[in-house]
Amino acid sequence: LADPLNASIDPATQQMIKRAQELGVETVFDRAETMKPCNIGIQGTCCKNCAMGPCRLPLPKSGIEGEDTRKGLCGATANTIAARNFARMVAGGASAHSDHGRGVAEVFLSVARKETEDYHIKDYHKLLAIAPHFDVATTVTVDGETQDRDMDEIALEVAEKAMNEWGKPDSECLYIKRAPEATYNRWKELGVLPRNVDREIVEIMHRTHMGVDQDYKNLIKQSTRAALADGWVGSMIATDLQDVMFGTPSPVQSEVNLGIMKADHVNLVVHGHEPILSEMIVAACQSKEMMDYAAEKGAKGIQLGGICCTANELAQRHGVPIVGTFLQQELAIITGACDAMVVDVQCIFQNLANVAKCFHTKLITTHPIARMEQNNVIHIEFDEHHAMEDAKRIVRMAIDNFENRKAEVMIPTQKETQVVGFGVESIEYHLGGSFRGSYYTLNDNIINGRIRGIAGVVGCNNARTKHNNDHITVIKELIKNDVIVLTTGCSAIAAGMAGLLSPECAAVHCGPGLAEVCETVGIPPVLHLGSCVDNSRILLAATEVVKAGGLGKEIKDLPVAGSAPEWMSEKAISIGHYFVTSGVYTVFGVTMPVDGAPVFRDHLYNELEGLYGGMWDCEPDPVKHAQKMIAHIDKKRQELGIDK
Ligand code: NFS
Repeated sequence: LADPLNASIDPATQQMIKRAQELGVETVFDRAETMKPCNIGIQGTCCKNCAMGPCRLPLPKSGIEGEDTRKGLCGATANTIAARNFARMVAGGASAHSDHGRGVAEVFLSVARKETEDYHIKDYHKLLAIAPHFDVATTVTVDGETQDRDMDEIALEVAEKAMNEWGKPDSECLYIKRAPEATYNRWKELGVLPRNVDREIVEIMHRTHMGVDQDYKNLIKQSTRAALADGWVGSMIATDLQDVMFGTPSPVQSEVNLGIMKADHVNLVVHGHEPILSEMIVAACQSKEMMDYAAEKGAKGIQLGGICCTANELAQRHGVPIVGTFLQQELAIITGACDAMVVDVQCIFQNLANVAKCFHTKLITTHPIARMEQNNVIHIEFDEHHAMEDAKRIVRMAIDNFENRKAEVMIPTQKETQVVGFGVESIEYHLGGSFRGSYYTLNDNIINGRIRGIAGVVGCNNARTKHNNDHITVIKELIKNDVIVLTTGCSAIAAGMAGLLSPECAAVHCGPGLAEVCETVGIPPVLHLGSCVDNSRILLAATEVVKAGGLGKEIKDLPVAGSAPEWMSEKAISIGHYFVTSGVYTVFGVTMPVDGAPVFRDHLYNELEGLYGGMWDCEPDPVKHAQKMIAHIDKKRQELGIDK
C-alpha cells in the first residue's frame, strides 16, 4: 500500500488515502506501488506497430559504443521507434483537444442556426474580436457607408469557417495566422503550416504505420504540424467559441480542495473536460426547481464541484469551487458524500466505477465516445438539442441519491481561497496602463527587471511522483526569482490548493520585484488561465507581449519558459510540442520516453532550437527544473540586452 505522507504534499489527500486504506478501497496511489512501469517502454523504444513485434530495443546499461546496431525485425532503429511513439502521442493529444474543439464548434453551429434553445451567444464582443481571424467581415458597406453587419450572419459565417478548420480540402488553417508574423513565416519556410486539423492527425497515423516514415526528423516535422494544429487551431477555437457562448472569464474568487464538499448538501461532482455538459449542469443546479427539490429531500442545498479541466472551466466562468486535481478523483467518492459524479471525456479513471461500488455514489457517463464496461455505471447521453432536460435528469438523480449515503461521511476540512479566470483580455486590463489597457506596462516591467520573465507551468499529476510536490516546488522557485507564472490544467488546481492563487501570497513567496508589481496591481503572482485547451491563452498572451514591442519579434525572443512538472497524458506531449515549436524552451518533469534513443533525444533537446528557437528538456528534480527555466530566461534577457 502507498504511504499517504509520501504520496502527496496535500493533507486532505493524505487523509483520504488513509481513509481509503482503512475501508479497503484501492486507489491509484496503491496501484503505483504494486505496478512498476516497463523498463523498455519508459525509454520509448518498444515498437508494437505490427505483429512481428513488439520489438524491444532497450539501451544497453553501458551505453552505445561505436555504431548503434539495435534494430527491430523490419530494421527500424531506436530513433525511428522513439520518434514514432512520440508522434503517436502528439496525435493522441492533439485529437483529444481538437475533438473537444470540434464539439464546441458543432454546438456553436447549432446556436448560429438557431437549432438549440439551451445554448446562446453570451459574449458578442468576443465574437466580433475573433471574426476577422476567420476572414469574416464585421461590417458591410451600403451606399458607400460602412455599417455594422448583422450578428446572426456573422455568427453563422464564423461557425461554418470554424468547422472548416477541421477538414477543408485546400490551403492552410486560418487560425495559424494568429501567431507573430515572423513565426508564421518561419513555419511556412519549414513546411509545417497545418492544412487542416484532422489531416495532420491522420497523417501521423499513416506515417507511423509499419514501413512508412523512417526518418525521425521527418516524423518530428509532421508532429510539429499536428501540434501546431492543436495549439493554434483546435484548442484555440475551443477556447474562443467557449468564451463566445459561455462568457470570457475575468478574475473571480472561488475555493479549492476536497473541503469544499458539504455533508448536509447534495454533492454533485462534474469531472472531465467539455463545458458543453458542465455549463448546463451549473444552470440546472441553480434552477429554483432543482433547489426546491433538494430541500424537499432534506438537503440544505446543492454543492457543485469540479475535477480536472471541467473544474477549471466552471471556476473561471462561474466561480464554482474545485474539488481537486486528476489524482483526487477517486478520493472525492471516498468521502462518502459524493451523491453523483458526472463525467464526459478525458482523464477519467476506469477505477472510479470500482470505487463507486463501495459507496452510494452514482457514476454517470454522458458522452457517446466515453463509456465504461462496469455494470454499476449509468449512461445518460447528453445531447445539445435537449441539453437542459438531460442536465436536470442528472441533477435529480444526485438529489434522489442524497438519502442513500451508506458509509460514514468523512470530508477533509482543507480548502483554500483562490482567484481564477485570467485571460489575454484581463491580463491586458490588470497589468495594462492606467489610461488604456495594453501589454505595454507588462513589457515595461520585464524590461526594467521587476519581472524577470514569464513561465507557463501547466499539465497533469502523475502517480509516479509525489502529488503536487513538483508543481508547487517549481512554481515557488520561479516566483521567488521574480518570474511571473501563468498556469492551467491540474497545475493550476495544485497552485490553488497551495494558496498560490491569492494576491496575498505575493508578499510571502515572491522576489522583491514581482512582489511589488503584484501588490501594486492586486494580482496573484500565479495567474490561473483556465483549462488545458486554454493553453491557447498563453500562446496569445505571449503574442501580445511580442506585439507590445521592445522584446523582439517572436515568442522565441522573449524571456519565457514552459514547464509540465508532473505530466502524464498524451495531451501534455502535444502541448509541449506546440510550445517548443512556437519558440518556448519547455521542461518536463518525471521522465520522457526518449532516453532509449539518444540521437533522437538530441534532436528534441538541442537541434529543434536551431529551427524554432524553442526546445525540449526533461528534469525530474523540481528545483533544478525551475533553475533551468530561469537560466533560459536569463539567456534571453541577455540576448535582448535587458540583462541586469
Ligand atoms: Ni490537461 Fe485536463 Fe489534468 Fe492533465 Fe488531465 S485534466 S486537459 S491532461 S490530468 S492537466
